[in-house]
Amino acid sequence: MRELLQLFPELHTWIQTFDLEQTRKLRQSFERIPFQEWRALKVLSQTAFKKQSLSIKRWTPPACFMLRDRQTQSTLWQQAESRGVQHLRQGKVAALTVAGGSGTRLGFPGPKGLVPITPLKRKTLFQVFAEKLRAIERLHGVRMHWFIMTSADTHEATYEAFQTNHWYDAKYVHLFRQGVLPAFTMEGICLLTNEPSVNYCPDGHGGVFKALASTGCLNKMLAYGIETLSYFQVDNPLVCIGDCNFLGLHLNRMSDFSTKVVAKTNADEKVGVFVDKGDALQLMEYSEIPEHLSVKKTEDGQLYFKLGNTAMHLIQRSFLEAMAKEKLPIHITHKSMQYWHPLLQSHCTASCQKLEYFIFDALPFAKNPLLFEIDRKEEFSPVKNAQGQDSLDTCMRDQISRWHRWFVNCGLNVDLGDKEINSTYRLEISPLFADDYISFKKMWHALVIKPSCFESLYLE
Ligand code: UD2
Repeated sequence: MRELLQLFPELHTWIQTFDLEQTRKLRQSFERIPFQEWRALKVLSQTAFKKQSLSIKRWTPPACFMLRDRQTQSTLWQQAESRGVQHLRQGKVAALTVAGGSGTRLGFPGPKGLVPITPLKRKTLFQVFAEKLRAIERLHGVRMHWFIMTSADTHEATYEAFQTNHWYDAKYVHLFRQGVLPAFTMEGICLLTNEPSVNYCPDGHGGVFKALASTGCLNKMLAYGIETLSYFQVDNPLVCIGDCNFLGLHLNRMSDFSTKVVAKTNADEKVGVFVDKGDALQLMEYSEIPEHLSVKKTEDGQLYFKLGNTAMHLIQRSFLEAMAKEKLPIHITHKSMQYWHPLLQSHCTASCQKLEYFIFDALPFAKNPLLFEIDRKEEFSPVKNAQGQDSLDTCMRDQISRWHRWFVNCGLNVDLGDKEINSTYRLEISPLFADDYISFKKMWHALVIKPSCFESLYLE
């Protein structure tokens, strides 16, 4: 305790107000993290937050398999797909979802995976992902293991929901908890709870490496023969989990870590951007890229750093194992948090320093990373905010537009007349019927009795 008192002098005053049991509890809670690490965290919490100073000459836009390459390199494209199908059918692929974040920005009480996200059936995000996995199992005759990272904030409610819903008929679900990091006031004082104990928070999606190792999930993956993880965030219901073209290109390149990118819609879009730092590919988070770089344009008026992070990756299990032994940088985000003030004997809410690891900080360690551009309309519409961009409304609209487009591309006359595509015009296609246009076209033409009315149509 003496060393802690040196590091956190405020503890002196606080423990005057604690009895022996409370002091013991507090000391025990500090001991979850080795003292050496506390020293580093303390220094970090007092280091003013600096945006990365970058000299543009050291950074270039990285190479990427662009959307147009699907036509210009069609032979490679087809060959990659068959290689991806083979890998998938050999049971070497599993899903990995990060679902430890709370849905505070969304204003939804509970884990984001439990948000009702589909327009007609109001399926939760977890149910949509489970149906995607069942569709892959049926199409490829394979079992799909699904690893889901939860946090102390989301584990109980997530487990409860899966139990109550019979695991959404997904047969191989593995929930595992991520680690924690402390949080600090802006002055570097460690936040407490009124237990009293250290106010630990989830350690960011970059905590996935250590969590997979410490919970035995990496050993399970090895035992099941899983070599590649299809990683995605819990907030994007358009994700294509079993993308065989992406998988084949990833395998062709013998990549440790490949990632799907979208052309940013504008300089302010809240997605990290990929930069090539000469010897390594790196992702700069939207909150950390200097303003003059996020708006920088090329001669033809495009954003210099235009490839946005969708957080959909293919990661080799061997790389996950290697990264579990690495030390990732800790990022500080400023967030309004509630904490216990021992002297005021009450809860306070203030902007605090939340510490997180980010998964994409593993990129510089990855061999042959591949960037793969996707069509945002088909694969990317995350739900993050209560309204505006990346909201429930935009996600609902984008799901309906995607399905509506499939009917139009099939030559069906689904003229909306004066109707806008929004949550009033509803239709819904379950991934169990089709989860991309090609499978939709096949399934639609195979239908003996084809519905003539599309509004409020549900296909499964
Ligand atoms: C993330 C990316 C951003 C872009 C965007 C795409 C970061 C920091 N930024 O923005 O570059 O790719 O997504 O939609 O990743 N999570 C955990 N445990 C944690 C914290 C988060 O599981 O401790 C999960 C969370 O459930 C969510 C995902 O990570 O599924 C991203 O959450 P976020 O809020 O940290 O990042 P976001 O969405 O602002």
